[in-house]
Amino acid sequence: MNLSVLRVPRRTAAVAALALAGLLAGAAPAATAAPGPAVLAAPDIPLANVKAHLTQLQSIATSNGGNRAHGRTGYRASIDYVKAKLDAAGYTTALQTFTSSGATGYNLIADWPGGDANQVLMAGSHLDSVTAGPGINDNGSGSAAVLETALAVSRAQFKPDKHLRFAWWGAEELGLVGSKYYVNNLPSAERSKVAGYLNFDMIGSPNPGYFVYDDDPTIEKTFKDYFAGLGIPTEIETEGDGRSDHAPFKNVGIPVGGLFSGADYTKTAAQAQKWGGTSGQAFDRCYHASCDTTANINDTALDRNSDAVAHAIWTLSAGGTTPPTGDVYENTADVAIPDNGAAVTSSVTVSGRTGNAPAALKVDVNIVHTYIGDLVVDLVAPDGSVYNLQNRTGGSADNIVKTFTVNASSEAANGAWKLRVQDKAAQDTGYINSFKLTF
Ligand code: DTR
Ligand code: CA
Ligand code: ZN
Ligand code: ZN
Repeated sequence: MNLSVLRVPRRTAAVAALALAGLLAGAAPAATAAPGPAVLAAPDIPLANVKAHLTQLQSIATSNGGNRAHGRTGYRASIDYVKAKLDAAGYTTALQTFTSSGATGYNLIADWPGGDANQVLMAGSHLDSVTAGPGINDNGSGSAAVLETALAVSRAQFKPDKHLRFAWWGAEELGLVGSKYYVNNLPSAERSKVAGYLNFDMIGSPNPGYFVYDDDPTIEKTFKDYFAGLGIPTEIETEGDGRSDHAPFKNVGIPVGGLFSGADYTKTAAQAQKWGGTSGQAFDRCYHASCDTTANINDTALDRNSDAVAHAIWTLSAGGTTPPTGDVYENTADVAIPDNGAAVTSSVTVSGRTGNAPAALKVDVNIVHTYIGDLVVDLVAPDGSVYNLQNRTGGSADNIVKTFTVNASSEAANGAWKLRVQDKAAQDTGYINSFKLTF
């Protein structure tokens, strides 16, 4: 819908913006969604979906001798489960076989079509367990989070600059055998295309810590900033060097990073102070034990880390050599709109662009509401300029799901853009479902 939008003079808008800031200062944090990440907003990864994968892996172990170890039927059944999900979601999958300890091992490699083939962002996790148990935290947790992130990429039909490749490794517990085999057999010309490898091995520990690998600084910062934005302190993962599947990639000079929630080391009092949980107790008392079942997971840690996986994929896959087609900046966090109350906002942060916004800036608005005639809907540019999109029209109709086109050519592109919504009449209410800008 093409609108010749009303543009409020900046001074007035600046005053309004300050007033809004004052209002929001006292408002509940939920009154405004946090500014979107530097480039694109990753979707929330539903914890329920991640746990559903863990339930499947648990039942696979239960019906295959109690484990999902290399060379056992439970491992191949785990591979088949993950592969089927990815095939159905449009991935190009391949099974890479190798032999270890006299048994056939399998790596599952899944490529998401598109992106710059010369800049491949990889994320992986080992799918095998030890023979002692089902390996739900070690490493069903990492495998399920990576799988659900890959499925979220498909649901979003995400088109990142870089090419995305996901991997599930075999025989990690025998000494990083599967990931070593993959790297050793990757031609050097292909290795040089791998821009980075993200590793997720144990990210749902029952007495969790929040550890970030201290390898590539950009990857490390991406994770640390993500958790900082949630107010969650992190620590550098120091004991992990060489202890998981990022090591073969690091050894050939590929930038690596990852997350870890702790294994058999003991949580200190200081760590319990900042993260909760039990000091003097291992992060995972069931490490490499038969009790590493679906009961051996901390949901909060699994949820936060799964969302961090998606954030890293969305963030680090930007900035390739090929220009993105239609730069999209989206915030899908729900923001409640108080009935007949203060304005609320959803923000996206645009960065890395040059010059001004386009004369035909696409603004996708998705507001769930039972009486849209109550609503005033504005686009607020980074400098505070206000572009009114809808002003108390629509009467008793439900929901505003519209694409507005705004002439934002006088606005600098970079900065925090806000969708501002105010309900100005009693009864009926709703929430901002999503806000998207396409440059
Ligand atoms: N190698 C993992 C567990 C593990 C132990 N310490 C770290 C540090 C960082 C990543 C993983 C780990 C395993 O037993 O599968
Ligand atoms: Ca989540
Ligand atoms: Zn292990
Ligand atoms: Zn592991």
